[in-house]
Amino acid sequence: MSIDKNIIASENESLHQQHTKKLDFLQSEIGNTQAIIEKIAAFQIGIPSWALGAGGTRFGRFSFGGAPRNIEEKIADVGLLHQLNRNSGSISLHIPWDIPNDYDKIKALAAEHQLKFDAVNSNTFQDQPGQALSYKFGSLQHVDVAVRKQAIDHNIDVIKQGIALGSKALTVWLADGSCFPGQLNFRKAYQNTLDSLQQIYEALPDDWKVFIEYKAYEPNFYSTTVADWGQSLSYANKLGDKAYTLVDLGHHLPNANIEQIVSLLLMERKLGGFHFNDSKYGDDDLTAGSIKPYQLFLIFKELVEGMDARGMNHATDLGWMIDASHNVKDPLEDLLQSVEAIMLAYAQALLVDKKALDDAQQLNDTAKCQEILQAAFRTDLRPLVAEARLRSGGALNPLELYRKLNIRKKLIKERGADSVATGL
Ligand code: LRH
Ligand code: MN
Repeated sequence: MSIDKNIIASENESLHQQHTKKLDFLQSEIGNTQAIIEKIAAFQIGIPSWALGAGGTRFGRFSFGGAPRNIEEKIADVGLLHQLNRNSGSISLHIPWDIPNDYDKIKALAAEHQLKFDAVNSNTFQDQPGQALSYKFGSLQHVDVAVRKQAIDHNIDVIKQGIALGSKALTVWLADGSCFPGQLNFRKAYQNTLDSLQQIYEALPDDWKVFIEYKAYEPNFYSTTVADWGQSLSYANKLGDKAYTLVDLGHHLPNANIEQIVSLLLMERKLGGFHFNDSKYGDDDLTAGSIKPYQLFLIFKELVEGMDARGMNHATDLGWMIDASHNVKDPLEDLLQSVEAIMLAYAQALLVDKKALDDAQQLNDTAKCQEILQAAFRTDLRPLVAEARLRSGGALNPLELYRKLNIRKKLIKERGADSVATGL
């Protein structure tokens, strides 16, 4: 489903006076905002193909209705998000949940929706129907070389599918680990995983990257073979220049200082990208910025500082992706809110008075440092993010327009109240 451009334009017209008043006030407060608006407009986030339907837990899944039933409808839904906010310019596929049957047709459809294909994701954490060997006790770490070979071949196949789609990166998240002390030899598991990743690495085209996504626990509850940033960095360093770490915000132990981890991985030149979401306890995959918006801001403050220190292009040099699961919210509304929260955190980070902060840090003026940071965080930059959307042909208020147009109701009418999407 796509929205007639004129409908977006006339809706914006009705909101324009209010928007201009807010923007003028903000610009009178913080001065030149052109640079920030341009950077926001250029910043594109990858939408997960596995998070467009109702998510669930082992305790149940509650349908939303109108969920996309195939990859074509998933691309249309991401295209709709991108029409509304102009910051959702790519889709990240998960294989085999989303196997294209006709690559050229799928590429053409994505192009129609002005979408690119972001990193492709392999899946060796589930057994597929008819699969020869089980991943119950792991995949790349497995004690049986035949299971490792099956998992390596799958990853190489995913790379091939990504090449056909024009993707430039593979994300490898391994559920591998153990549930009980003594179940696994950590040294052998590490070595098997490294050997397996090296064979996958050799299949990467020269202009590709592989993202090693770490996670502290779940589905294994005693050890995970790629459990934290240090282990992911260890693999990435041994693999080579095309290997990087991937930071999923929900994959840390409670109270981990993720912004410091991000700062270090950037300095190590081994930060590849993100899976943005939020969480209060575990890998809750909640809306980005819904639980810890200050942490999201602090992460972007380290990103802006660390990327500028290396002259990196904010929009293109890292993999910006969302990874979420929707148990109670409409998936499309949840994703619109996540993109908004990410854009706001980025804009606030761009507003930080770096010189003043450096000076205050040099003087160990701790209170002043906090005042400078929180002055940016406490500045309501929503008019700036809205202005960037407006200039890119998007909606001033995407969520409001999504609701006003009763899009969920129309999707249910088109796809049925109990259509189910592949994914989490
Ligand atoms: C693991 C994870 C990983 C995906 C999966 C859908 O928790 O974050 O990124 O493969 O979710
Ligand atoms: Mn993830």
